[in-house]
Amino acid sequence: MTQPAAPIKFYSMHLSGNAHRVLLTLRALDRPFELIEVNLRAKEQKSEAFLQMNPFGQVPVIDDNGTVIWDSIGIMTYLALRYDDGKLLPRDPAQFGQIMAWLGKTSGPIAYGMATARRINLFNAPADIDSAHAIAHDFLHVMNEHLEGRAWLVGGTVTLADLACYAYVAHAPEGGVDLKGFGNVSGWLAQVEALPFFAAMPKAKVGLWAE
Ligand SMILES: N[C@@H](CCC(=O)N[C@@H](CS)C(=O)NCC(=O)O)C(=O)O
Repeated sequence: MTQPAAPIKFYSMHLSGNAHRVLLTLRALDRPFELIEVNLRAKEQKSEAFLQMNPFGQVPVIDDNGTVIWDSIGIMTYLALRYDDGKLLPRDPAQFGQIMAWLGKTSGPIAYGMATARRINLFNAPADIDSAHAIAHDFLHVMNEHLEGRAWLVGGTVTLADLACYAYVAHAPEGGVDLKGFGNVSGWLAQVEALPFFAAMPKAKVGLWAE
């Protein structure tokens, strides 16, 4: 089993769903890592030192003994190819392609739908909530249909597709998106949460979770 030469440095922010999918991947692979919380409010991600690692000035980033990778999807793919035995990212061409398709959704409707609605409520992001809700609902309808009769997004076991899509779907209520009508999606979320390596992203009391 390949082991990192030293604990993998993982630059993260505890409320970032992009970082959370990397956290789940590191935990699924059971490799040692050192979590470094980046203070986004203090703009640490725009410091000269951080920009040397990620010129886009964003978390997540990993440094695996000098190999620096930024962007959650780049990181997950790197980690799976380097440390996984082919379960999280099967090398079967059809399954590989299907997983890539779901990973792509994290930069599309997941980012512009659920994640944007959440950023509006959580961080006062300047964006249109109605448009974010419409994108989120369209995505959830398709995902719910896809999960009919399926436990996982691709194949018969958990893959990077599930780990990548989880956080922003689970936390959609923070953006005011109700998951109640999407029973298959809720069942799939519960499956991910039951995984032995699962760790939750902290819940924020905003949107539908406001008290
Ligand atoms: N596509 C990137 C998005 C990364 C991203 O948006 N990171 C946010 C936190 S969720 C960030 O660092 N924001 C601070 C900034 O842009 O200054 C990924 O998947 O890693």
